[in-house]
Amino acid sequence: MEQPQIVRLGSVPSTQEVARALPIGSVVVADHQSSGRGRLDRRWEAPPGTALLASFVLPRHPLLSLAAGVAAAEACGGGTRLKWPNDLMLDGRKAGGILVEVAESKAVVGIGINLTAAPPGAAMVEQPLDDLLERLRERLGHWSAADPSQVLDRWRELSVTLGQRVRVELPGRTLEGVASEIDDRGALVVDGEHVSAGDVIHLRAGPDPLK
Ligand code: BT5
Repeated sequence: MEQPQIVRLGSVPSTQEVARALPIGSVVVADHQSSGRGRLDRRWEAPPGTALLASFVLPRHPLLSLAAGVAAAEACGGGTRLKWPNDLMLDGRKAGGILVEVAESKAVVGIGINLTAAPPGAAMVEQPLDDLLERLRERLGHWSAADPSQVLDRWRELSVTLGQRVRVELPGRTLEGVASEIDDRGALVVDGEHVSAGDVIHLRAGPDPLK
């Protein structure tokens, strides 16, 4: 059987493409990506040497996207929380993002975390790359094999989305309401509607009457 590999690279278009060809257990880490990707063909930008940019090849799991978020939030620690579905948030600002791509027999979990630089309005997790990478591998190993109900419980604890008033952009319309729960498939429940994919904007509550 093919052995898992740890691949460290300088600059690549995207660590996701390199990882896709490797067996489960492999990790690809790069200093820089020239075409780093977010979800929905968006871009992930990080100047060379300023971020953790890694793709992990894992077995498939029904809630892998949430499990990866939980693993990354625990690895970062220090008050890192999760915005649905799995943005890493520090003090209300995005410090990292996760992109899960599923192939037939495996999944590639791409994680980008700002370490020493961040775009305007974003946050960074000021930790040494190798320490964070090691914790991430350990936590991903744990959560990618965990029972879905445990993943959901931990996600709820780490969430900054539940209880918030949100706006969700859906194909052809916008939904506004309170994000009350995630269901057992990981969909966000907003005013009783189950949203399985989309972008969530946290809305502020009305003006504080005491101010
Ligand atoms: C994500 O997408 O947040 C998933 C990002 C995954 C990146 C990793 S890096 C290793 C692996 N290889 C890849 O090619 N990708 C993965 P999404 O939720 O769609 O968010 C993308 C949006 O985040 C962009 O449209 C920007 O608005 C914002 N963004 C881009 N770079 C950022 C950064 N460094 N920090 C914070 N926000 C950023």
